[in-house]
Amino acid sequence: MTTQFSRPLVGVLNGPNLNLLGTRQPEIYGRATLADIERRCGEVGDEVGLAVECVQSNHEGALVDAIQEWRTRAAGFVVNAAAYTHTSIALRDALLATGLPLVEVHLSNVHARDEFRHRSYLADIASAVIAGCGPEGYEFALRHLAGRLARTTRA
Ligand code: CA2
Repeated sequence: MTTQFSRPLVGVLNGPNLNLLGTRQPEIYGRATLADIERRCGEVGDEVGLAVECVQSNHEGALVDAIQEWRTRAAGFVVNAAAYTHTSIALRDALLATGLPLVEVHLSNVHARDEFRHRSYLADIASAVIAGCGPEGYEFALRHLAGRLARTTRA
């Protein structure tokens, strides 16, 4: 008899302009590309026993669609909503509707930047917020979620 254990799925969501990573503003966002970050997320997922799917969009509605599509399959989310972090009630509502844990990630330390970046529509519904660690922030977020999911799903 063979028994299959499926790994919990984490959706990694990246918002507008993050597709430009590695091409401009390296002093703020570093030199890693989005492909580098997504590749690393897959590697870390393998290491900690998570399946990882990544979506990036420049469109708010497409990000909402991605969250809804993940709703019945995912166990949690890593979210860098980029500028939508500071504006989007739609993303907040979509994430809340899943009832799943999320970690908010920012490459830069948003609290050391413009005042309008200090407000987040996601921070108070996140189980953790990571800002200013660069691409490593995604790794920290996945490790945090893996630990949390292991604790909550253990019999
Ligand atoms: O620090 C982060 O990760 C941010 O989520 C990035 C957003 C910004 O609006 C948030 O306040 C903080 C901006 C992403 C723009 O990404 C670019 C990457 C390369 C070149 C230009 C923009």
